[in-house]
Amino acid sequence: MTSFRSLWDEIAPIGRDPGSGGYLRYAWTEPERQLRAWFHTQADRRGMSVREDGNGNLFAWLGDPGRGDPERGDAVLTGSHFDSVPQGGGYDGPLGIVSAFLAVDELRARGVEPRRPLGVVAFAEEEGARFGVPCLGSRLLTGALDPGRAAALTDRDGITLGEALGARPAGADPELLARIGTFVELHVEQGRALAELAAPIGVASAIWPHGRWRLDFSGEGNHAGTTRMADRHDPMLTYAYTVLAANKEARLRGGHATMGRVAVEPNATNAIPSLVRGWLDVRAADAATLDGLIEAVAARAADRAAGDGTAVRLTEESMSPIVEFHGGLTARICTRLATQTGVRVPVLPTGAGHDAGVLSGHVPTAMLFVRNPTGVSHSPAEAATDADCEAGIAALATVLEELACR
Ligand code: HGY
Ligand code: MN
Ligand code: MN
Repeated sequence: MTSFRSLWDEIAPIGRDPGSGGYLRYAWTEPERQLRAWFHTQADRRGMSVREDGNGNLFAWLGDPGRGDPERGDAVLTGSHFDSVPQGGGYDGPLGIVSAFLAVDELRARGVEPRRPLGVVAFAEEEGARFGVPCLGSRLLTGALDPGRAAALTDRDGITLGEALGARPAGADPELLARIGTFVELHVEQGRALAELAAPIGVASAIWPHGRWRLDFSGEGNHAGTTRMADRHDPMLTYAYTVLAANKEARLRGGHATMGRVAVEPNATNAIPSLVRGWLDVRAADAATLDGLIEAVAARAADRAAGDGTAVRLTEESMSPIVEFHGGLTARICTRLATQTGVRVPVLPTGAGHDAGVLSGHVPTAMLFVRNPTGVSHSPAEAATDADCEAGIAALATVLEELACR
């Protein structure tokens, strides 16, 4: 049977920055096209039929999800995403897809045949790193994102999603969703909870609500040398103040606020900016805290703008409500894993968004986490040991055996 390391080494070089070790795997770019080709090869090797859903999502099926009573959706789906944030780690996303194919192999090695359709999925543009909307593929599939809005989204080079995809996205596919009975996503943990618990595997309980806003700070572009300080309306000041205010307000509320992306016009050393565009990522354990945090940041930014003689405009780019994973499915998975391994599996929430969060509004959904000794993610420092990844594959195979083979 193919080992984790040998399959992992097939994709590890794809989209990797040799200088930093980080990954540059953006949706519908060359590295991701190579990963999609790899997906087809893996499916072919396993006798799985591949389908695209017109939204950029790839599905490999053992058995036909179209078979059987559409009212009794019983197909079992697992998988994750290929795309990365700029300079992201290699495990965030691909680990769930590699593990899914190897779990199919493990089921065969155990001599168990699925009694229901079993699928592996690669969702498109989960990070939103190219077109700005996270979980874009799963949002389109579930109808959470309008295909027209999606088609018009542009990347930093002005290319639209419609041009990248080569067509207007197909949008919601309620018939396919109706045939899926459960979805399970395996993902590298993006924190150190499992490391601190000395546990190689965990199960997700919830995903924090979170959202992304674009803040446009506009002021008066002018000459850096001839404009007196008292006469300036410099949006960079308002922006800088807002970054500090967001950090402060998050700390006060126990939430998370990040302003990691900025664009400046004209972005010249000797010119006072006319426009500073900053993106705010806000997360909190509950909706009330999240709402309070974004309101506080908006108020602080507006106050400062009044003093600077600048203006600030907030635009919500995406919003993800709290996700409580399916209690019965999660309990069933924990019980099965404990029986199989003799060890109780920790159940933990996460502040990271996932396609599983989007699917969970439509299909009973669960997540498995694999220990990350550094706890770091969205960075080349993201890590997982081969032993823990093998444990993840065994756990996923046990879950799939429970859901699809009994
Ligand atoms: O941003 C997130 O939470 C996820 O990694 N897309
Ligand atoms: Mn991510
Ligand atoms: Mn991810």
